[in-house]
Amino acid sequence: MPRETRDTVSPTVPDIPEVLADFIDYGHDADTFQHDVITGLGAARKAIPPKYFYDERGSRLFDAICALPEYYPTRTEVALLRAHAAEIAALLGSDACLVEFGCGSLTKVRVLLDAAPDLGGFIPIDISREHLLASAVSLAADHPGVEVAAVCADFTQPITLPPAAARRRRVGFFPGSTIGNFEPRDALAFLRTAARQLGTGGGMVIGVDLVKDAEVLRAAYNDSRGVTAAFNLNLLSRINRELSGSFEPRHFRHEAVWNADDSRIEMHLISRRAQRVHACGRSFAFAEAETIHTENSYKYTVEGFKALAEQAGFAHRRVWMDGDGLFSLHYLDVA
Ligand code: AVJ
Repeated sequence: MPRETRDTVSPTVPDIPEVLADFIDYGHDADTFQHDVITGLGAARKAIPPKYFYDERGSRLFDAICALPEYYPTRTEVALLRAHAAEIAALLGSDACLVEFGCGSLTKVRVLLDAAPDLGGFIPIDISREHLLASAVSLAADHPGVEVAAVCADFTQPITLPPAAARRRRVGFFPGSTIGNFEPRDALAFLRTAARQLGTGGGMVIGVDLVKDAEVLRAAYNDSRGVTAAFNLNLLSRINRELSGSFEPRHFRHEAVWNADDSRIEMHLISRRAQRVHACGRSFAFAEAETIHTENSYKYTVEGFKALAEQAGFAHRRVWMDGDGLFSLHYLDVA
């Protein structure tokens, strides 16, 4: 780039859209997919982390899951956010900065923003760059009074929050029971890091899916239209597209089971036959019925989650639940 023009561009991203106060790209997604696939398929018990479900097609399939009759979490949580938005807004107070971890299409936070006109800032953090940028721009345009600064990063990695957050009381927003994707000890570590980053006097609004009847759980992850199966199998198509894979998705099948001992739904892709598959320039052998473990979705009791949050350095302030006890929304204070 010619010297004369250099000082006119931002040090982070050359083209920050005007409605955004900041756009910081940590570049966390470069090469990690390839690395995690090589490691995951090479292991004795094959596994690929669930964060790789969300390419463009995967994100669309996830949105479709959220609208399924069997998938109760999304509609239940949105109803809780709507019903208690005014009380949550009061807890946020005036000129707070909301920090959303792994934000997707930002539909849930809009419920809070619409009810909290005093909010000062909003920082969405997400690994999916284009999706994040488009969602953040559209939200910023709809809320000109809120300072919106997007951060493209893996939210489990340490990052420095932009100035929009540094000057304000910070409240985390972590909806959707994404916390359930962590092993319990990683959930604790994540909450500890978040508490430190949000700082004393800060808070956290977090959605947590609850332990319930096994049949209700099983149905939510084995929907009758096969959308969850397509979502799970899309991981193989993504490997084909991005890592020169040779997977035949029809030679695998989706399985989701409730593991009561570990209080989690497990998703697997099960090989229908003995086969050899290529990806990343390597070869991987599958025995018949061998599985790739693609997701854990831990379910908590209210008491269990409360204990976890307290262990991580939060004081548990408030819990809201639907009448059937399907899903919980919590407000935590950084102790
Ligand atoms: C986004 C992790 C909360 O575990 O319910 C939905 C993902 N997987 N159906 C969940 C998911 C299959 C979802 N989380």
